[in-house]
Amino acid sequence: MPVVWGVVNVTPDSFSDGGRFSSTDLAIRHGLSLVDEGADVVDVGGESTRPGATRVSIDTEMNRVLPVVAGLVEAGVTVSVDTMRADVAREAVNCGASIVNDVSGGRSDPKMHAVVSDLAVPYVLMHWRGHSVDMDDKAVYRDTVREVRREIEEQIVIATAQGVDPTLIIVDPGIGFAKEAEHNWELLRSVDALASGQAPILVGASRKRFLGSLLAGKDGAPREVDERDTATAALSALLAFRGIWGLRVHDVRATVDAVLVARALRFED
Ligand code: PMM
Repeated sequence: MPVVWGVVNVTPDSFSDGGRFSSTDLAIRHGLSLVDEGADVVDVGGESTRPGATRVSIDTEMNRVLPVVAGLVEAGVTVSVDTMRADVAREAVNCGASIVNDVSGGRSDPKMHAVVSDLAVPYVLMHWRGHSVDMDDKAVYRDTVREVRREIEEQIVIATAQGVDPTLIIVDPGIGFAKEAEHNWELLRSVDALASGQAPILVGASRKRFLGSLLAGKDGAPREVDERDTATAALSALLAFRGIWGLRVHDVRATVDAVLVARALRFED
């Protein structure tokens, strides 16, 4: 059954009370609580990738992420670093992170593939068309599944040509990244088709906009972000039932419960 990744976003809107120490401390405590709830991996990121978000400096990102990675690793947690920057990936792995999660699939930082090749750790290669500031303009597809699959395959060819071990690549369709709601649903319906059954597939649909629109009220207003966890868990159950490799979520407990339900239904031990 799927591995469950818990999300720790060390960004001011997630952990806003006070200075850096308290942010670090809160983020570590949050990561540990996700592990208590059953997370297999804690994914630590210091840069918001919400639609429209602008980039933070590399120093800011390092200061946010590295102490949290180190603190969680010290507590025995398996940590993934969610970054588009090769230098942050390298430093995080030096602090004990054991997975690199690059939402740009190596398209943002030209050094990323060489560094990942050198680090020889599992690497999440996500489908991505451009930075958050204008990614919504790039949500144009004629055949969503075919195009996303082709663009992922092209990126895998580039990564492996630069030394990344193909057996360490985890593919991610990039739900919500340069995708409208219908694109996300098309990809989720055909998610198994994205990696020809060769690479593990990770899905990060948790609390995203397309769930907000699905759950919109009678007035048409999208459901608030923190009220999308039930729908996220329902999706987790269905994807687990269909054999997805991994689920990246905020509400770990709900997804672990969902995965257990899917497992029971499949009569798996
Ligand atoms: N989504 C976000 C951030 N990192 N990483 C992977 N591999 N897949 C995703 O879908 C993904 C990600 C943005 O969501 P958040 O702001 O809720 O963390």
